[in-house]
Amino acid sequence: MPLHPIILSDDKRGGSPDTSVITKTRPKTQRPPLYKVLLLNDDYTPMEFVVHVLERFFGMTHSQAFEVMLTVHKKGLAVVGVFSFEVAETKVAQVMDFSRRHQHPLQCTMEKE
Ligand code: TYC
Repeated sequence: MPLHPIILSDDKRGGSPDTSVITKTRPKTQRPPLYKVLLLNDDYTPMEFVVHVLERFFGMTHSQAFEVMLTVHKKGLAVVGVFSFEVAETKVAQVMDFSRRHQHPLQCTMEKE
């Protein structure tokens, strides 16, 4: 991993632009990419089922879940959470499996933030 110098701003020696003293290095940290989980509207899934999904898989209260469900219903989709790749993939699979088992066409997808 490359080390990037930290140029201290208290270098009082003046001179040409490249004369700063390098006193420390630190490894550049990399944050893992995040993924948005999106819930899509459809004409058939009952509103109460969507509310239940949001409570069960996304830890929302009933009132949060109801609000988000209405947003999806009105706008066509909504971001219901932001997670690491593995967690997002698991949430999508859980929602899709649960919906299919209950014979609802509810769709859930993920996209890189
Ligand atoms: N549009 C659905 C209905 O009127 C409700 C719904 C909301 C469906 C959100 C899917 O992700 C969804 N019964």
